[in-house]
Amino acid sequence: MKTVITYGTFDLLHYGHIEIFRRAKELADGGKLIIGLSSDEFNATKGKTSHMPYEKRKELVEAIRYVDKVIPEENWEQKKNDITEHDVDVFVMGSDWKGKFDELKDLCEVVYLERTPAISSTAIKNVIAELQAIEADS
Ligand code: C2G
Repeated sequence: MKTVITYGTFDLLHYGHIEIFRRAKELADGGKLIIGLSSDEFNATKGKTSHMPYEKRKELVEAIRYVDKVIPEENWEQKKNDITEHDVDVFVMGSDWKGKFDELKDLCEVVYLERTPAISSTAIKNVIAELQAIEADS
């Protein structure tokens, strides 16, 4: 039984997100999966604007059966406190972050999982924009 945590925006929730939740939950081995969900304000510092506001993204992520708890991610520095406060055993991120959080290795296991190919919130946003353009022209 382990407690696992992963962080992200999880905008326009898609199967790439579900896949990282599923695999992170497997690592919990019957324990808990906590999601650090980027606040809208924190996303602004990442230079990211999400299609859906925090409360909506939180509602969708909480609906995923692999997820046990959602906490707000408000800054880059909170991870060490979160790991200590929630007694986290494993920190998980997708492989696009490989190596970026290795400093957490002195607090818990750090695992980078392969990204799910061919799907991203950005790609979905582009499709939505194209559909809106088609609608506007019709
Ligand atoms: N992801 C994935 N496969 C995809 C898309 C995303 O495995 N096709 C993973 C990413 O690697 C990341 C997680 O899903 O681990 C969330 O992705 P984003 O919502 O884009 O999160 P990001 O903007 O990378 O923010 O402190 C960490 C940051 O909050 C991460």
